[in-house]
Amino acid sequence: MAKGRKLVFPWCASPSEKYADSVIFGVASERGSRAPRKGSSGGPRAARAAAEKFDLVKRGKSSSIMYTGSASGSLNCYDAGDIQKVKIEAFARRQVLNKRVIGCVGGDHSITYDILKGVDSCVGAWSFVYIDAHPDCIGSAGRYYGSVVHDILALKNVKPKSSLMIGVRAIEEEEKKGIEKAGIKFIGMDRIIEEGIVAVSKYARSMITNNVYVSVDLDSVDPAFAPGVSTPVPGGLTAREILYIASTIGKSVNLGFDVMELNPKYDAGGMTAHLASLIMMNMACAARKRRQPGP
Ligand SMILES: [Mn+2]
Repeated sequence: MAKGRKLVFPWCASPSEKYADSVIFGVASERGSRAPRKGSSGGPRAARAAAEKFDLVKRGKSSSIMYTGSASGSLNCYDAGDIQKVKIEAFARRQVLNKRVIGCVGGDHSITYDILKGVDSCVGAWSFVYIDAHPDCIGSAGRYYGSVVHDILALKNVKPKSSLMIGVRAIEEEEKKGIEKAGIKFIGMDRIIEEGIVAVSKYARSMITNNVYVSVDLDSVDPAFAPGVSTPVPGGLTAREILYIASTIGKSVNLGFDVMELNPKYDAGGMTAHLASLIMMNMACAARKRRQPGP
């Protein structure tokens, strides 16, 4: 990175927020984490650095970006840098009101609640897709990265019956009851193995028709592909499955998405950080834009 230049995702080609149809931001906080493995506050910086290292090709004085299959330079995203946790709710609200799709990289998963509080304040009915090894549905231990879905369910306009969980494989009894009571559709790893990722993505898209937000915890991915997380659980999605989900279920996204729990301290050569950037690029590319680009 050139000295003095801000580190941004190289695929965020829009020079300003004003004319962008999507706004990408980081939240370098792990205040909501209770994991013994610290380090997720380094996620946003690591994801941008990996994107620059792996997807920005320098040739002499010029440089070129390796885009995901269908993007090819057409992505109209602006990278707003990192936002403080206390300012997320207002930031998310402003972007959604301005019809921009939001994309966040964390940071611990509790950040998702702050984003969705902002979303909920200005959107009528909306549903979510929660992709995580854990359901984050604990209601008996305060507000933290393990209570995100429990907290989301208390928001005013969320529609749990058209919302889904994908990739869950470490679940507590309390959480099981919470999910069943709320009526959230549940796609565990067994179903993904039995039916395959194509059928599962199709089913997911048929369930979520209105306003959609997708939250990805990188621990949904198998630690073999994503070692850089705080709470790894074996038996997860492959890298290509999560990227497929991003570019298919991503087509239903019109509000925003996030990729959380990137922990560079446990990463292997930046592979999890790079995957985080690619998931975001695929989502940003696929998303249903609500705003016309340009002045
Ligand atoms: Mn989580």
